[in-house]
Amino acid sequence: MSDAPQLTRRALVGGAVAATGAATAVTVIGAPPAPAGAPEILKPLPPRRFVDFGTNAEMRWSSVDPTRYLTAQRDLFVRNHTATPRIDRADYELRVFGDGLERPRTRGRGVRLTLRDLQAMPTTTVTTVHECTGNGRSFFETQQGQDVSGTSWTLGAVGAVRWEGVRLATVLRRIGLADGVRRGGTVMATGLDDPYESDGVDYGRVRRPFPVSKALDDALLVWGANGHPLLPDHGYPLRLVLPGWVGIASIKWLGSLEVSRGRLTSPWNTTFYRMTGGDYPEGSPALTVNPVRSAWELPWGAALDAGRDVTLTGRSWSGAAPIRSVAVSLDGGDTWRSARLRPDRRDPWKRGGWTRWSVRWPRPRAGERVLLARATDALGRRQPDVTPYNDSGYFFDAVVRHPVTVA
Ligand SMILES: Nc1nc2c(c(=O)[nH]1)N[C@H]1C(S)=C(S)[C@@H](COP(=O)(O)O)O[C@H]1N2
Ligand SMILES: [Mo]
Repeated sequence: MSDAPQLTRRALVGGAVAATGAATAVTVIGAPPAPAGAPEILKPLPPRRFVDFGTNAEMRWSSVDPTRYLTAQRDLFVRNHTATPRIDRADYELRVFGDGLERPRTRGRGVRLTLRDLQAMPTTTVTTVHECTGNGRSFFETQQGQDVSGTSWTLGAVGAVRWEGVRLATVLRRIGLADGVRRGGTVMATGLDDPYESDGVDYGRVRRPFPVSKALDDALLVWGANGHPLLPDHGYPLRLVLPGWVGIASIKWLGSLEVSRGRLTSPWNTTFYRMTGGDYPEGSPALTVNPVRSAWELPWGAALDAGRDVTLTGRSWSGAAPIRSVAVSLDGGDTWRSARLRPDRRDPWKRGGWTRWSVRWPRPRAGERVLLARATDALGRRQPDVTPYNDSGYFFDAVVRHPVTVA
């Protein structure tokens, strides 16, 4: 399904502009005319490598090179609430303020840090699996027959990235934190992209609070990915990264950090990115640590040669811990065996990356087959057969049934 050709919004916009120049003269009352074909995403999205959802774009697992550990920014999924802003690094400043600082500051009197200020601090590189909360969402429908709302990702809203930046702890210690803010204090990260509107409600700029304890543990302010400056779509010139946490926690185009002694809230932790519906109680907490998931490096419905030995590859990951084991089935779940985990020394999976694995399939017999992969992480978190329903289709972590045709 994910590899079916699709008529995308981008293609439609481009087509309309090309076909009828006159159409650009039409204006919609109350809305500024959109620049011709204004893309929400700036980097190219070749259909071989991406599914284009307009403001979002999914990486195709069929295009993943098994020999490469990291996901190049070029290939990384994009999730935008509005559109990628164009920010000039020369004008860029991060503002840090709030009553949780040693010397409390209002927004207007916040500490201002340029990229150069930040880059003069001790830099660090950290590899994380970067993943959207809704990754795998479409399987609620196709595998569990449940209606959920949101972008119909298959499993490609994920990548492994080696970030370069400075620890947020370093920055906050230099500015100085108020006594006691470590217990119960929060930090609100706000992006510079346009305010998010949905169904006539203006939610303001994309922003989400997180505990000061996470800020001082492993949070990063990053300007680089895999040895290159961030691409505009991925947060240039500076983004927050909260390792192991849901993608929304890693605010792109970071404009400000408010450090508070109290509990700040935003729609992104009270309304969105919390479990609602199904068996979840009212007031479920904001989502933080990502679950365990696995993917095959194969097209959906891949064609395999009957009678010829084949080695299949895939990856598994967890927001909480390294992957300890991966069980795979090549016959729809009747029999299981262990996948071979790649003990590649360069794989930083021990510190937050993903784990590559492979399985040999000697002389598969012709027919329709279903592949399954079930990972367990070092904390014993194991992918279930069914993910409990929630309205927004978050955290689909069940074992995905991946069809292939052997002929
Ligand atoms: N400012 C801002 N930050 C944001 C978002 C956004 O729309 N605006 N999207 C969030 C979501 S939901 C995800 S999954 C990740 C996606 O990061 P990427 O587009 O670099 O892959 O960014 C997060 N940070
Ligand atoms: Mo996301």
